[in-house]
Amino acid sequence: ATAQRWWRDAVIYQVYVRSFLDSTGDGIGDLAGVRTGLPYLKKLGVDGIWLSPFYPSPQHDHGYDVANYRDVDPVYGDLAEFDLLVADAHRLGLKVLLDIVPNHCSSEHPWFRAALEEEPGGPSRSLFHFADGRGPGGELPPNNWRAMFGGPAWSRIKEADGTDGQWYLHMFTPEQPDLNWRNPAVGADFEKVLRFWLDRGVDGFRIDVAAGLFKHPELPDSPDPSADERTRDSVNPLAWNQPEVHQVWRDWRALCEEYTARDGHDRLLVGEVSVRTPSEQAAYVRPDELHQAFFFHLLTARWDIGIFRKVISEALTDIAGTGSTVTWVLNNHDQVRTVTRYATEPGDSAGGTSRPESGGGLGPARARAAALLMLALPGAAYVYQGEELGLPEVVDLPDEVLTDPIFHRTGSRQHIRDGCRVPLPWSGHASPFGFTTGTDAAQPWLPQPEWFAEHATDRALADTRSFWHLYRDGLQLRRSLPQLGEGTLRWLESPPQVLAFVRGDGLVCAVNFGTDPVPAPVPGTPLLASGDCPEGTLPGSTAAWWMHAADPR
Ligand code: TEU
Repeated sequence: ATAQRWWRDAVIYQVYVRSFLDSTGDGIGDLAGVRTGLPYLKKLGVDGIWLSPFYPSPQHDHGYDVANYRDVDPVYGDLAEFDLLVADAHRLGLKVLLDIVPNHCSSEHPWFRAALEEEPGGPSRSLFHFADGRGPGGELPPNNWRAMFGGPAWSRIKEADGTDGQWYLHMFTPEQPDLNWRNPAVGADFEKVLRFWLDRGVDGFRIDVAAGLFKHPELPDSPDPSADERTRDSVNPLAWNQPEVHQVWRDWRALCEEYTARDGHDRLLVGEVSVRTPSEQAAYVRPDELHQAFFFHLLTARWDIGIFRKVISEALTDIAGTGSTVTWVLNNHDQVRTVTRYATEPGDSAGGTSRPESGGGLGPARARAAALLMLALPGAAYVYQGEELGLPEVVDLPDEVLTDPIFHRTGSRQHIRDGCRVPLPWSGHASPFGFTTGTDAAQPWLPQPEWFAEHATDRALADTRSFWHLYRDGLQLRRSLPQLGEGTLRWLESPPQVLAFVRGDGLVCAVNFGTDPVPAPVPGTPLLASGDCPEGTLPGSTAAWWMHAADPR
């Protein structure tokens, strides 16, 4: 892609700031730590970073509850440190994306605090969804909607005089009241927020819950109120994906274009658009709306060739009409990591362990193959911190240390997200593995298992067979080969367990989803393979890339 349209085939590294690198010894990662890690990311070969929310926040949902959109939480640093981080990143040629959370704010945000002080109907109340309850004393919530993290989507407040009062809407935790985007003051303030960060040099935004923001104007009962909780997917048709949200993305895109017009450099809007179908999602990705939206169907796919082939085909078909590119994701801070996800297929011998055998095991082999597949697909890709180390999910964190509101609100360990957020291992043989430094350093905010040693960055860098080298080599080839990145994909005929395609004029990628070896689709030594790949053979749970001058069938 050209410099202006850098995002079309960019590979962005998701930094979960809290767990990346701690420079102050409090056991919590911070912006100065991210700055220290930039050369590591440059060496890995990514094009930029997305920073998870670092704004002032009571941390009920690790920063997705923002109390002030125009500052840095002291636990993570300050604005001066942020400016240094942006300057260093840009000096290294790395883009910087921020995570913006427009669907809801924190209950500690000054707007919400003011709303609590007011009478019903007051101006700050209209920045949120306040409503009278149902039933004789208003003791029942205004409708039957459920919150994504469990329980009703409404909480009741005490009015200033101490009496039971109105209810307010929160699609996530009660500490995350939903903003009322029908009130123009909300959009006007977010425009200021975007300008504040764009003026500080950021290259774009990852937009949290981008299919949210607007609710059905009458807030009627949902026909299937518990659907969201059951599926962990935004499906209540009255609470998500309302047509009015598109005007917000048109306004935000116009604002980005204003900055691009000044210096010729594109600013990126990438949406977390959780909708049911790829075609619903494609409606958000337009020349006058979002540049991109995460394609989540690989993130949730089982290791199943039929599913992979179907969702990849659908993604490519649906993006074709938009003029944009697909944004592939295998891991993020909300999902079980690939190494573990792929190891726990029903019937697999590797199932259920939190510690796949080092070097062996289906989980790591498949996760490596999936990485080569993703990096060979047309479009942009996101790599979640630790993915390049082959970190497994930490599935056995004791209940007492879990911080995810999903656990505390549902009482169930299903869907909890702490296990993919454990602080990164950098070096050494024992916790904190170089994550936090100093003699009096506090313990990392989530405990790191002993076996994190095997995945520490120093070991990964020293071992050419590591995940790290696979990602680094794949990223290097993406930069040097014109066939990769944007461009065409054509499926090749292949045995039933093999997904094979050709990119551009002769880069062949094949993935063997089965466990038995198959003949390689093209002769010769692969350019890159996710595992041992003797010439002429593609072993099970392995992916490889070949250059092939003659047109393969
Ligand atoms: O997630 C949005 C969302 O819909 C989540 O419920 C998601 O489906 C779930 O976490 C998957 O298990 C975003 C952020 O990525 C998440 O970390 C935040 O907690 C959430 O928004 C609220 O801001």
